[in-house]
Amino acid sequence: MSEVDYAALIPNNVDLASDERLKRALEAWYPKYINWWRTMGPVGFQDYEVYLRTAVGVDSEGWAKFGYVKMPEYRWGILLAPKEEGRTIAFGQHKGEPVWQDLPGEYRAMLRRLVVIQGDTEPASVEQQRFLGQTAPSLYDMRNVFQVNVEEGRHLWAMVYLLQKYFGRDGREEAEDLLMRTSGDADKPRILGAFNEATPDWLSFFMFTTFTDRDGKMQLESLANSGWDPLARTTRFMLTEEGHHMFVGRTGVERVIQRTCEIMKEHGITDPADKEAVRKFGVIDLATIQRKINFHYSVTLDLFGAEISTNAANSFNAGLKGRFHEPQIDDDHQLENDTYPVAQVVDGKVQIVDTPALSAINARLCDDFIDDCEKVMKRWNRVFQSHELDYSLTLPHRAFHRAVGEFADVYATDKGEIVSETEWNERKDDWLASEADLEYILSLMQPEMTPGKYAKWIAAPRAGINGQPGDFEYVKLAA
Ligand code: BYC
Repeated sequence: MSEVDYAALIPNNVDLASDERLKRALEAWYPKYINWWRTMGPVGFQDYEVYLRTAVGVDSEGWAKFGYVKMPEYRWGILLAPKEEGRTIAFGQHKGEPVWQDLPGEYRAMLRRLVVIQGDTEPASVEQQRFLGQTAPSLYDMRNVFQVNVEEGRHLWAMVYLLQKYFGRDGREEAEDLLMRTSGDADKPRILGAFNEATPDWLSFFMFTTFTDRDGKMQLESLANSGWDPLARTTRFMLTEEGHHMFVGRTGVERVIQRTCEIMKEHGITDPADKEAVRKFGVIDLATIQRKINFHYSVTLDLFGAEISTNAANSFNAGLKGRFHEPQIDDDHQLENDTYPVAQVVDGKVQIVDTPALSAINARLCDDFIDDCEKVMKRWNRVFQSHELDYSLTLPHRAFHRAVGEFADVYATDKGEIVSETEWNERKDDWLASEADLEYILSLMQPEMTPGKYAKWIAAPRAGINGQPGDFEYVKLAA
């Protein structure tokens, strides 16, 4: 990496070429990153040309350049949203003070933790998705998973930039550790639960990008108003890319539902619980889709941390991590005298309890996430309406299948009724996909690599990427 043209190799708006210390740190880290990408990133296809979007600048012209590129040669860049002159801290005890350009010493440990946790999720998701290229239902979908992967790689770079630029030697060590932990590893797992789950099939991938990437959106939105300006500007730019990941997820599930509805209509199948009737035609039955929603949604709710959290209160009070759309909220943005309604288990039932608002920051973000997910369900349910099928998918209750927070110690049904452990275990196959269901999904994962063709369990998308035609060769398989 010596004697390189940094602006060409690493698109950046942080004046990398003249920051010797940062350049040295990045030069030491870059070969380790590429080694990680080659060994832990997508399996196969590394030397094929993929039609990818690259961000080379932060303006409307620069942030989405499309073209063929081999993944290891992708131009991962360091891009921050433009600086807003005169921005002040929008919340917490420092409200109204100018935002910090340097690292505020008193909050060093808190910020380091937030950056490391955020950074850890990015390579984790690439690791979780590494085998998917091999079973892609089309070249369009294969390109999309690779696009998501390279952008998660770029989000890792974004956090590594903050660590190396502002946290000295500790930051450089943390940047290395981000490449050492591995999703699902028994000894050195990724930090947060959902990022150690497997993503073995494409329905799981679409659910993950619908729900778990949406947690990414919520968390990045709350960091995008941080009083520490470098974090705010970095995460604000990351959000532009996150939108496409959620699009891939939402439309992916929608296309699976559509295909199943088409088969049900065609063959006059009206009972959604009759798995075998639809499975005979090689599509995924609606009850299994609902069970996959139940799993991915509940595991993602855990990512918000405990509903009542001192960590979250401290980061809010310090002006480091706000709420969703913080500037638009109509209150004093300090919350010292406010309360917030939080669902808790009281007398064996889920009840709403008014709780000091400062300690309920995670609960509120979780509520905003749930609202956003409800909108997705509405869109999915429109597919049934358009096929005149009397069915709807729903989100399970927030207490269902939780391992973190208020409901971690209870057994709740998908409707939020608290039951005994024995009853829950007896009924769990009603709510979560069984081994046999998962095996069935896996059995469908046969690759379809002819341009313009789609595996039989998923409908074609409505439009191509960047306006490309239906038979466009998104990945050039003849290397
Ligand atoms: N699994 O007070 P608590 C994304 C730990 S996704 C395991 O309850 P807090 C993406 C917690 O670390 C967004 N451990 O929670 C999506 C703490 O441990 P320590 C990622 C967990 O701190 C798709 C202890 O429990 N970004 O970008 O208020 C693809 C008590 O913590 C879990 C962020 O999350 C869990 N689920 O909130 C690619 C933003 N939950 O430190 C990318 C940064 C909690 O006491 N992170 N713990 O040993 C945060 O803001 C907060 O750390 C959390 C937790 C929201 C995660």
